[in-house]
Amino acid sequence: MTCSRGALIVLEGVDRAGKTTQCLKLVQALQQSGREAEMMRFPDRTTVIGQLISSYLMKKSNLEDHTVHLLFSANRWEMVPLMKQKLEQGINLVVDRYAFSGVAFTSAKPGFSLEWCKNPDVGLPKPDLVMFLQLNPSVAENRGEFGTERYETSFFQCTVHRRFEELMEDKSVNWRVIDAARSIEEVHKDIKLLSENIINFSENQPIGMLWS
Ligand code: T5A
Ligand code: NA
Repeated sequence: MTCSRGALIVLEGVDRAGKTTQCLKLVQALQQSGREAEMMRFPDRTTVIGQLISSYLMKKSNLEDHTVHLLFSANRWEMVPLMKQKLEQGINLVVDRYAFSGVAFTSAKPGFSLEWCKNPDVGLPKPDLVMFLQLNPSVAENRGEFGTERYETSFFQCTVHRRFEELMEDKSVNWRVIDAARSIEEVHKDIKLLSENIINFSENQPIGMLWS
């Protein structure tokens, strides 16, 4: 039996835009409509590399800025064989952050160009759809638990937001901007519709390579 591949769907946005909430709801909705769907998230804090990243984010350790950028990228590459396997099995992957967060966050630091930051992630499986949850960083910071981990300051988040806008100018990536200031259900409705469309569209297309 031949089976069509799953779609690679990514949710991006500044901290607290609602990505995890929406990924969970999307996976549930896709499964309820009879499709195979699984969630993945980056950083994946469960691996050895992921534990180094997690400790850095919780400010329990310090890492040099280039080093941590490369660790975030390595944390994606180490999951690539599994991602490809699942996509080829027809499982739709809903991914909470991807290379775009990697580039937006590091390039928000002084002395890092967008180009340098993109390089280690060139060639990753290319998402069929990237939904950017658009939320003003000043609204995001009033949502639960903002301000405990590294990077969770208004100034930094505003710079991150600008870097995402620069990344979205690249039309080789299928970006969709979602107004994330609405209710959880309203945001979900849009995300679900866009995802269903891309799942139908991608099933006979080969998996692409990001930024190459
Ligand atoms: N990072 C990440 C890098 O620097 N490089 C990289 O390569 C990668 C992949 C950790 C950090 O790592 C950086 C970016 C991050 O700073 P993380 O583990 O994904 O990344 O971060 P988390 O803290 O888990 O998640 P976020 O802060 O990004 O939050 P989410 O997932 O966007 O938001 P969510 O769904 O958890 O919701 C936050 C709160 O808002 C409420 C929720 O109930 C929750 O309380 N909420 C809403 N409230 C009102 N209206 C809505 N529509 C709402 N939706 C959610
Ligand atoms: Na999250």
